[in-house]
Amino acid sequence: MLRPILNTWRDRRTLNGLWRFATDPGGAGRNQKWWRAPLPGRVEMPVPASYNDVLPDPAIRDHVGEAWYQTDVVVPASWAGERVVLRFDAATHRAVVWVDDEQVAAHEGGYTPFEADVTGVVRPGRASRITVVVDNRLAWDSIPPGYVEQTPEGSRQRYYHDFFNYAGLHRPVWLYTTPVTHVSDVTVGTGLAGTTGTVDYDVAIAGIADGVETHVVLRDATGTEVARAAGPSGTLTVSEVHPWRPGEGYLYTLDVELWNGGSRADRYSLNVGIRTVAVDGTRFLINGEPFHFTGFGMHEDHAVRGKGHDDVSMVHDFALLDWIGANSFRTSHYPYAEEILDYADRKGLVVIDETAAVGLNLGLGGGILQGAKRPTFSEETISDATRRTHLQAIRELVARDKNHPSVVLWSIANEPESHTEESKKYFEPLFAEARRLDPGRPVGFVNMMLSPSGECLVTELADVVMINRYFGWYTQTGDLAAAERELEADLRAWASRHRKPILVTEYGADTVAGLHSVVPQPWTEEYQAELLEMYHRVFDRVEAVVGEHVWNFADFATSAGVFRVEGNKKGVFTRDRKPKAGAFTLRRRWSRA
Ligand code: BDP
Repeated sequence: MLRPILNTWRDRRTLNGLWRFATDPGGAGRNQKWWRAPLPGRVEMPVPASYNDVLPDPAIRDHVGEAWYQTDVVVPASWAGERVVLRFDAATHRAVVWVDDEQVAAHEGGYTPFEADVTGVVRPGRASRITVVVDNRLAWDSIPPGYVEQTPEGSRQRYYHDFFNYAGLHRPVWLYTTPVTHVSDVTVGTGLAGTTGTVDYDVAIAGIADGVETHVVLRDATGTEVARAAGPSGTLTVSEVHPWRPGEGYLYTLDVELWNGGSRADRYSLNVGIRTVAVDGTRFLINGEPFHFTGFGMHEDHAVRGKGHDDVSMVHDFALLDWIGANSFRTSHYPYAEEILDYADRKGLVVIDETAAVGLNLGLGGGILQGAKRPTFSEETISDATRRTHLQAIRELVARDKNHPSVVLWSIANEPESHTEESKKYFEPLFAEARRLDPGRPVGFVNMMLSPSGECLVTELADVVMINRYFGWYTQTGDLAAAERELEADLRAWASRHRKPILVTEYGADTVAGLHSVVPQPWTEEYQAELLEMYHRVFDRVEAVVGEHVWNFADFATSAGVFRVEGNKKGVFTRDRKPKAGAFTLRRRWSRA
């Protein structure tokens, strides 16, 4: 799915700003057709942002159900004759959209974009009312899953993942144009052989008129043409190629042009990084060279705006990644804003791109289901319906992110149940679909500690081993010597059983900034630093370990719980990005080279 761009043939404007807003706890809006008139009340809400923390109102913060957004927009008169599209980069977790009185879109999934062709609905030169209802409820068949409990005090959302259920219009909303006959998709795949690069391309065209021709031109970073071809698909060859590589996000531009009757009808320009990714035994290769991942599992999470995208924070966070010597991150636990992937492409940062399939593990949450442990996979819990949503989430992730050179690995789930036959059956078709959609990248999932190498049945489906480990925190708490022994035994067992690259995708300890101790005391800055050093000693002893991603880059918001002190404190930066002692430990290790 192509992002809106601006050029001679295409126009765009964001609808970011303040929208009218109303929560709808009783669900009255649908019956009363709230899209037909200005929303009730006088609340305004910024877009993009999560709505939860903007106003100091528990009824909004903990709202469960639908919330309405509305704005008015004048479609430029100059857009007459163009195809007009309304696009939401994210609406969490599902949404229905109306333009004036007409429903134009409905979408499930909170972290991937959707759009509607509204050419027949808007009137250039006139105002249109855009109304969106977003629903933050998580159910057994949503990704991520959850369930709503009815209590005497009202609905309460329960879920099995460890971050706050922020909701709303988290990313920009766009109104944009394309010509009627237009490039509707572009797919690239790149190769390297010595000093020669190749770019396989495939162009999809919509609204097709007879006799439309496709021309593609590849330009280097100075704008100089390096290859060209005609036809909707083919291969471009680049001699003396300048590859995209970790730390150096060199990008070519692929200009895709449609020609009609001797003149240009559309142009779409795509950034292309020429690089290869492969798994070879226990090595993870980028451009044929072994790559060792250093970095973090992160979150889109900030004070006040929650998961709302913001370029200031993005640039600052990337600068901190650079300062600390990180070469990569995982989009734990959902697809991040496309702005972030574009920036990673340009900065040469390596990305593990994850779906929002987190919390598919009921073995962890028995207590909250009135003491009765329910099976993870069953008709009543994670079922075929969940798998259908999960498949769609994988399709939308690949469709959105397939062309990003920064993305080197798909993570199709975080810490699901993985030791049962049911889990294997659940995951087989998901791996198959990810591979079918993108034969060019390895596919994995993230294993959790309670499912060690001898018991996990899902890792054998994956190209790499990705594991989250908390020795010294959730187990052997405060005993780093015992934790070191357990960690080494665990990693060696994975290495000998699987002969695949091992990425430790989470390790860390909750740390309250400012808490200190001369002896190893959990929650202190010194303990976090010592725990990280202990993990690093072990990683350096086990050859198959090719990745170290600390949990987490920064402290982040979670639901309330006795294990959480105003959120999860495993960040090596605080939520407002102040370094804890562990940040300097990492910087010393990762900036060595
Ligand atoms: C892992 C999860 C992550 C949690 C982390 C923790 O993957 O989402 O935040 O543990 O407990 O199980 O801090």
